[in-house]
Amino acid sequence: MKKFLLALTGCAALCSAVPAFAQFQKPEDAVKYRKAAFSVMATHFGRIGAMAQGRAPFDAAAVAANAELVATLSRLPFHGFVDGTAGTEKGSAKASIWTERAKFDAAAKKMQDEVSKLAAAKPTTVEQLKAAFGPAAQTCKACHDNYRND
Ligand code: ASC
Repeated sequence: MKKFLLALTGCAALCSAVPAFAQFQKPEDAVKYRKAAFSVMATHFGRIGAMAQGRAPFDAAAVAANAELVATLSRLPFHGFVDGTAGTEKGSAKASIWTERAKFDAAAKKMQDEVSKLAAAKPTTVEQLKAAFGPAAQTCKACHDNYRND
């Protein structure tokens, strides 16, 4: 009986842990999560941008490594755009994300597609990098212009 109860308790703990994994405890946690994910993305995207804009020497291996990370990281932030997490302060998410969710999701997918293309491009010259970087950077800017409070 004791064993059975122990097993039952263990299962209950495990089963209740599963949904906690898939969702955030509080809306603020979702905001924190997506901001952190964007921040790490921006660090790696910014390293590529510095090379594209001549602020850092071109390094093909560094471009490839950072672009690979950005492509992977680009899948994270959108898990944090849960209902009830719009804001009004500078840098926060506009309510229009939730009123035109399909458009927002399409813009997110476009960004993910463009950064994946950038990772696949593996540019070997700064000219090639510029050509691959521009469209990806444009997708970042488009969402900031449309969905981020100034
Ligand atoms: C970056 C960064 C962004 C984008 C954006 C491109 O390096 O942090 O948010 O590029 O500025 O327009």
